[in-house]
Amino acid sequence: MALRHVIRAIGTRAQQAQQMSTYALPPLKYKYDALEPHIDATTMQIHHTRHHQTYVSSLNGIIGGEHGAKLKGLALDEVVKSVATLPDDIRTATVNHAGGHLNHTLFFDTLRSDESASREPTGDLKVALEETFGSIDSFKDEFSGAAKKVFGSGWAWLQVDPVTKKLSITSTKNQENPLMKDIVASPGTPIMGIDVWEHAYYLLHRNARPKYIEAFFNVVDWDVVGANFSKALEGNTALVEIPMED
Ligand code: MN3
Repeated sequence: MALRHVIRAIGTRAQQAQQMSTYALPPLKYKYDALEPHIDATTMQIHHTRHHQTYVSSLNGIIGGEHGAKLKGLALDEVVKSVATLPDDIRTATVNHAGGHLNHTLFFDTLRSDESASREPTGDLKVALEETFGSIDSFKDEFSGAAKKVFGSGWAWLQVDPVTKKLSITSTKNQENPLMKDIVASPGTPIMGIDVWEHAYYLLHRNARPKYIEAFFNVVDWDVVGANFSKALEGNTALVEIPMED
């Protein structure tokens, strides 16, 4: 408890936010049409205001419910990391909605917000990708392959092993997240992910998931992914700002 008092005394905005108990839909840092022609404005608007909002609202419903009290005041990444330990009656719903909230926040945050953002990996991330996958192109091929292979709805991820600090590619089903130890097959800290649910691409690309994956690589903000990589190497799992309200 002493530490909590110290943290409160420091009183940064992020720490204060953790004392609030209701999740808010994070605003996008770009306009809905900013990613065109690669991802269309209507898809972005529906994806953000309806799909992402539903995960946020449903998660708030779980936390406000009779079995959700132990999740109150936890940071979202801590909720996601602890899902395997939750009682049966809220575990699946929390996987879906805490996972859905974190997955979409990370996804939207790693899309390019302005023209000055790096269009290819740079710095330490570039070096690590080349060491791990041979080249940036090989990494993109492997990541795209994992995204294509997800059966039904799910995600492909670039993640960091918290112990070895090695990069790897993995995929998860539905709204599972690689932080969900004892739920996913290959846990890790995700630094970039692609949503391959049809709602992420069907309006523009119809059933052509490979075209959408290609389009995604045109709008990745590699500066953000590089910053996520640095944080993950330090053992941090709170990579994105999660806004809270009363
Ligand atoms: Mn989605």
